[in-house]
Amino acid sequence: MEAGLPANSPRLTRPNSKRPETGIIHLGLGAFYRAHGAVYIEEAMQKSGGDWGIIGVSLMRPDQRDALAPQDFAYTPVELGPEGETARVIGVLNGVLVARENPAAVLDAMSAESVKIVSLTVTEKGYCHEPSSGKLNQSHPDIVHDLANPEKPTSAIGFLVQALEKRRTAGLRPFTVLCCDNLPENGKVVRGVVLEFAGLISAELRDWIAAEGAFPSTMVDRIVPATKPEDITTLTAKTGTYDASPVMHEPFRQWVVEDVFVDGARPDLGAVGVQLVENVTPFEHMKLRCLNGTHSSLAYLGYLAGHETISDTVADPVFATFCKALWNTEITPGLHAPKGVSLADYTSALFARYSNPAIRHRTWQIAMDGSQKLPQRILGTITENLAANRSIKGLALAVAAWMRYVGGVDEKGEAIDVRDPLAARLKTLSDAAASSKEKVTALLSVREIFPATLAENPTFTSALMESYESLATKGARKTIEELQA
Ligand code: CS2
Repeated sequence: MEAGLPANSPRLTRPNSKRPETGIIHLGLGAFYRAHGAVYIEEAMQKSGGDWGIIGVSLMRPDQRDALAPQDFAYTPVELGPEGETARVIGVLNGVLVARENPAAVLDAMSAESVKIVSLTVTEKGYCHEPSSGKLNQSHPDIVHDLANPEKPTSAIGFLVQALEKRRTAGLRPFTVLCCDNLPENGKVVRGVVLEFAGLISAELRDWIAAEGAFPSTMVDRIVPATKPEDITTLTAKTGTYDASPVMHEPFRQWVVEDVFVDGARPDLGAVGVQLVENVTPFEHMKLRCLNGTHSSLAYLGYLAGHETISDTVADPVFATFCKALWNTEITPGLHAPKGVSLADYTSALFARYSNPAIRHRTWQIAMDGSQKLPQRILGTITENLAANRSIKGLALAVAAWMRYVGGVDEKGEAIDVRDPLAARLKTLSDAAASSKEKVTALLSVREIFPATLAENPTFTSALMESYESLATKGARKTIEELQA
């Protein structure tokens, strides 16, 4: 019996005995996709039919497959509202493959004729691109490997290109590549890196993908903290059935998708509330800057101040005022709201979402991979504000908090478990510098994150240095308090 499994609880079973045929392969089967895209797809099939069963692919680890296989890939999304929770079981997954174990099986699945869409949630770093420029990082170890061994890829990009090549040589249509990660113009980014990679293999392949492929941009939104062992125990006690891998999510959800699919083949997304639009950019900017921008700001500053979750952080009045000021004075003034959307309503709804005490979203979880997140979440707004002479002091403080965070020591002198592809390099840079000023200068030299024009802007650098010094001497909470005075 597995740890935490209450005695006599039978394993979860599939709610639907008849499986739809597989129409979608999803790369990066994390909690977010299982609580967001997969739920929409299940509902779209219930409403309008279609063969849109999903095979999930874990690129590296077998955990999801091992947890889900004994329950025939059924699982429970649990909605955590401020007033209680609702759970239901879904059976949209037809299987889970582990790419590291068997890349050929993944390529075969992606090349099946029934497959029309390959979607991705591989996180920002999964695109092996340079966050500040959007270009493929050709010296990334996975890219170097995949170019040398195209039949046995390790990266999402390697899989996409090789599977498209298999389809092309088999005379099949390409699949639509549906990026569901928090990147601005995410369809364009993935198209760019795919074409660059394909061009290094064959010009013919690159031209075919460019002419026949489709890479709609999307905006995805739902807060989905990592599932904790106690979530599993509580759910088992409540339902009497053991699900080894439920996903916990907030009630809110939004999915905005550019309606450009290969041969128009897609589930009936419009029937279940997905917004199908011509241009996703205003939605993406609004979400990345208002939500993810403040999420990251609250994560670094909140973590330094000793707050465990986002709801704990915004329950602290100093942080609540700070967050609202970020929206009102630094983030929304430069945004073009999507048609019919009020930014004031959007941000006040966001604040209510952050305050939901049932969502235990750890500041540490959001703080992960900051080097990949800062450019699109915070630095874009800072760059525009500098050009327009708007304030940057709150966002510069957030960047300084990230600099403190990657230094690896918290305000009590304890080590921080920094998770970031650049963690070692960032720590070395920070450790080698003595003063606050030198640390800021050293970290600003990382060009993958800070373009030269921004790193050399005197208003930005002096705001950073001042903020960093204050964080180091007075701590995060006091610094924010003084900022508001
Ligand atoms: C968060 C996001 O972990 C993070 O970096 O900011 O996962 C956030 O919860 C989602 O984008 C909400 O849609």
